[in-house]
Amino acid sequence: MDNMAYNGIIQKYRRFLPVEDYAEFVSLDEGQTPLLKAPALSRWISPHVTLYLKIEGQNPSGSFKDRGMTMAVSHAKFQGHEIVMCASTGNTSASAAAYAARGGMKCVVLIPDGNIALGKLAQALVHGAQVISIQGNFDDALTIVREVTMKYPIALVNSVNPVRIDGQKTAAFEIVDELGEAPDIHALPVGNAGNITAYWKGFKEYFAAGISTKLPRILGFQAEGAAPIVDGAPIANPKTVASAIRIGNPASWQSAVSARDESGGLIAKVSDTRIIQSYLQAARLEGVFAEPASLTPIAGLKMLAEQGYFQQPVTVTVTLTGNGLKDPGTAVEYSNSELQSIPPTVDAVIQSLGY
Ligand code: AN7
Repeated sequence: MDNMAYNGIIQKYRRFLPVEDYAEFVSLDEGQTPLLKAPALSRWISPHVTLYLKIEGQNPSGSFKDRGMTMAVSHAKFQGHEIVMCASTGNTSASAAAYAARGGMKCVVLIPDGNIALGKLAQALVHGAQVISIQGNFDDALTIVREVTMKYPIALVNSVNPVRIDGQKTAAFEIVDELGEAPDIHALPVGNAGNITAYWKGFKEYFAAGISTKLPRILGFQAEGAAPIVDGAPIANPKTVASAIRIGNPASWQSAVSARDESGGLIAKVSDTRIIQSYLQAARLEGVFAEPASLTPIAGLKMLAEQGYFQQPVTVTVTLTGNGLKDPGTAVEYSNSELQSIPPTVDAVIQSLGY
């Protein structure tokens, strides 16, 4: 086994996944992402926090969705489907489009009109998916996709498909494998709430198998204008700069609440201002460029630290869910760096350096 080439999360974690009968997998060698120690960001948050970043933006399509998508598309193929379909704020569609291409299948994606990051739209288009922009938000799109896939022979690959959750739980396995133990706290953004459900499932399964001796507290963070779980009611018009988590009625709401309560954690909301601040801090203090939604938990940890939440030394792992390159518009808009245009001379450059 040791000298076998890496072939993605299904091959690696097969004994924890419902895949016994699959003749073939559709994989792009997803998983095995870095767990990067982040000392400067730790210091910025709290002297009690030792922070590790699970860089899920290094998956094949640039987000954590690939772990679930290798499962969902393999499963769809195993069931004889030729078409997969999803609603998406962008990353699910990018991933579905890539895995459908890899599997020789057709992919249809419904996206909220004019509201997904440019890189993600580019991905779905370049992989040959049929991209349908609906005049509504993510929640409207998911409602439609659920109905269409119920009536027609099309596989639904949103995280309401339980095999998606099974694939995504492998990120929790990798964290425990690398640390040799579960962290004290795991923090992540919450949108449709599939990933928080998946991590909690993964940590519990490893604990049950005796691979870890403890369970982490799960801390989930939503954006202030899209925080239905924190506010306790669906939101008709969710708003946040973090377009990936602009979701007003999460499909996995109940299991997110269970993850929070069973783990002794919390789900809180943070402002867009804090999200952008953390986005720039990660990029500038650690050299890590993740998309805005990914920094919601960093903003949340900083906010909790200010409220005195951390009183003891703790190991904290954070999922950075998607790659910063997916959303160049937000990067340019908020980076506070002026592009100077100067004559092409040494003197002009020296002058702009302030010598
Ligand atoms: C970067 O792509 O829902 O709570 O349609 O892209 O599991 O939904 C994306 C979600 C966090 C939230 N970070 O995860 C979609 C979609 C990024 C994301 C989330 C998403 P869930």
